[in-house]
Amino acid sequence: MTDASSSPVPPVTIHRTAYRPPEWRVPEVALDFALGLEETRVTAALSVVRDADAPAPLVLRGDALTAEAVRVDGEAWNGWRMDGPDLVVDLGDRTAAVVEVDTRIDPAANSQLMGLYASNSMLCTQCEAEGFRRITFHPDRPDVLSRYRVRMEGDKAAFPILLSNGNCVATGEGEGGTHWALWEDPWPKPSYLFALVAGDLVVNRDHFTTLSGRRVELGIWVRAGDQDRTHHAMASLKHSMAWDEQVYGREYDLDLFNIVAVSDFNMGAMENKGLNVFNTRYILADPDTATDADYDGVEGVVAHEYFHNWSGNRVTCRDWFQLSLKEGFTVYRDQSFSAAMGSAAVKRIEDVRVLRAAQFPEDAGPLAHPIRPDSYQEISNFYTATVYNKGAEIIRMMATMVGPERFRRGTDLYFDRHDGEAATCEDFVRAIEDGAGIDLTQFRLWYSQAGTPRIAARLEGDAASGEWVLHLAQTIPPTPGQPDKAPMLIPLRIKAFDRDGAAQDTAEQLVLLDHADATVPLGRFAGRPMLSINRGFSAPVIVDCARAPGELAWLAAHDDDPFARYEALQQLMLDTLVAAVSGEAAERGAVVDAVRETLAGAAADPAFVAEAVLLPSEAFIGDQMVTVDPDAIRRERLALQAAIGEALESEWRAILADPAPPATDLSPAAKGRRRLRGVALAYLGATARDDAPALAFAIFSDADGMTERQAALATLAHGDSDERAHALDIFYQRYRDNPLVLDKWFQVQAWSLRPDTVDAVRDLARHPDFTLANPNRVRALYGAFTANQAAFHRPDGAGYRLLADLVIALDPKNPQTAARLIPPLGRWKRFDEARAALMKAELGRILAQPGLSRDATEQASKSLV
Ligand code: 0A1
Ligand code: ZN
Repeated sequence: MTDASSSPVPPVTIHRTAYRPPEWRVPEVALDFALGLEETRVTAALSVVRDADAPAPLVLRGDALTAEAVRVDGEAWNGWRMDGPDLVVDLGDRTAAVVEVDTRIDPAANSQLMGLYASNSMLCTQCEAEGFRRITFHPDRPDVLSRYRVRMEGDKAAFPILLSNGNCVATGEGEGGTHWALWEDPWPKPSYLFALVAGDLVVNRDHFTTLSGRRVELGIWVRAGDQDRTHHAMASLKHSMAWDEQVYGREYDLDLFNIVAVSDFNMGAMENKGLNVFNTRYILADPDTATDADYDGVEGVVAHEYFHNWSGNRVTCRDWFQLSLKEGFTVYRDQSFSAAMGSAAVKRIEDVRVLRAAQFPEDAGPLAHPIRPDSYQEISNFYTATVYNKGAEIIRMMATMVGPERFRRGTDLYFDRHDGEAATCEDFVRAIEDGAGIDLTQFRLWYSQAGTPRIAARLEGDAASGEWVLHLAQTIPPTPGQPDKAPMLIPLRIKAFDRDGAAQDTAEQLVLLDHADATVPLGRFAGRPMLSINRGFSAPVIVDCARAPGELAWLAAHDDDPFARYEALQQLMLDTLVAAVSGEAAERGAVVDAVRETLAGAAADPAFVAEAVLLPSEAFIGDQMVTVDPDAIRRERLALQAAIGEALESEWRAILADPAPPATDLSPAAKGRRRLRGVALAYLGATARDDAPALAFAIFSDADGMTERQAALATLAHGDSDERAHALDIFYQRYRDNPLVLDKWFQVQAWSLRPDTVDAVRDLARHPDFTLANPNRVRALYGAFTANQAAFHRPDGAGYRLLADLVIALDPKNPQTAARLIPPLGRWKRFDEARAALMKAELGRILAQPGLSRDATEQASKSLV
């Protein structure tokens, strides 16, 4: 099913500095929907008020819409014309009017999943960033805020539930088996926060009483049969509501908060006012079908969307260049929340791992952009790890520099000053400056300069006095359009330890590196101190610091910052692997000893230990090299994994001999033990031990929940045992009717370290259960595949071809999801010439497709430069 309705528009570059305030405001919007899956009729009445001094045409943006009739103040109106996809209404010298437009849309044919679309015979909307213009003509820019009144009418049997933003103020029966509902949202909002849902849904209801005593009705709406899988989402929602009151002083502001879960969704979820729409993946969870990581995903995304009610909805963005204003801040808020709900150290490790896996490569490649971009062709391409995750790190650095109380004064001032407004990143920074009392002049460079800063750190001691200093030098690599960079303000938490045990004597310092170079006094030490730097990952930078294996092992064992302990062991592993990949004799003893020592603490903190003893990913090892050698990385990483597996075999077996906690036990301790069991199984699976497949199969069969089952399946999937085929078959037969679990079946096969994974993925793309219509299924197979470095980069280019074929097939149906899969092809500069040529050829083949979307055109053309 191809969405041929929107014709390709030649790429136009939008510039941040071209912002102009709107000429017309739209204080009120009244929408009337006659709902149908194949035909929905929409009448929009916009009350418009001119802000410009002189007469100006009213430009209403459209995307694949036809205006069937236009009325002004109730009268038929001829003073309008189409300007490309947009409707331009000439209102003469009027300063206010009610402009009504009738449109007609076909939700069932909307395979882009933007605007109003059908999913499993339910109707739902996605309007961020520019989807509202696919429903009706409208300025559709976030600085135009309106009060919405929404009436919808539809067949009662097909659409028994009718939801929109705000409160339901009236309902009634219509003719011919129809019914209707009228919703009003008292809070002015931009069009991207509009939502409507109509379908046959069931609800899990609960309530929350706010700090000031107001009762809020909560509802999570899903398809019949899924209610029992919504309890974790509901608990997460209530925890989020309480946390935002306690930590940010923010209460919920409507009597109703609804969440709807949808199977076909381009992203994770959407924060529409009072009516969040979620990808089912971030709502549905029970122990049989969801892993502990899935549970954490639900908690984090429910919190994220809820927190947007203040950071995004009450204070929204002036224009889409300010996206990180709401996203960076909200990610920082959801990260802090999850840290408070579980282990803060483990959460920080996970967040940094995501940053390094997704954002650092972006910052180092052709699509690098500042967290506040300067230009775009298609805004959907800028929902990136840079805007979200690096954006969160920028907020975190401000919080680190001023401390929690002053940061809170800053955010209070921000919310007070800008409540009800469409604000800018600059407004946020100024509120932190004024509220927290700090000068952020130089810090603002984080908003405008792209690229990951590199810090060279070098210790120097004076033999006579025993005084040691740390020399720091920062460089920020050139990025597209930004050849030269100014030094940034980089907050680094640093501590130096005396190897002989006087560790407690020195205090941690927060060094504000604000020049290209600096020298930091560390104090007096008997010998070269152990340097702990960028503790807690206080800045999103790469630190280059020569530390001997013995020093890293010491820090891995003794540092009092858990993140730094993790980091030291990772660095030791990385150094070992990079040396081995470069052909140096493999010296694995220090890593094995450090892993053994870390494992000794497993009983006290299994979740932390499980994270710490994991080997760095193949991609991250590649990021350390000038030219990535995927095959050597695969070989050496597997060899190290096997060596650790064998050397510590009795430790791994002991971990696995201790029975798994019941899957229904979701306490941090139980999750941590399961995590460690998964890691133990992976290490044993990497050895040549004959009983490893049988052991994994036994865990797979005996598992009472998805965490253990998936971990065992993933381990088996790397090999070629009979147990592998058997387990995959059992899993498929058991879960073939559960789309979210079937995604895992596709995913574990695409992750497989077997040499034939490219062929397996090609076959899986032809499996009857594979479909381009569902973004989760596409990402399960192809997202996992592109993360599988040696498979995707198979020397003959078969992996690149497979991905390009997918992009070409998907683009006409769902350009947004297709375009998001292109970046892995853009990393060609990091690979050998042969691979680079093959990657560029595939980018060229994508670009040569007639009618290629604006989304894919922007990503592919920028990736070629
Ligand atoms: N604002 C959402 C992300 C989002 C953006 C675009 C979408 O369109 C398909 C959907 C969701 C968030 O940050 O969660
Ligand atoms: Zn968000």
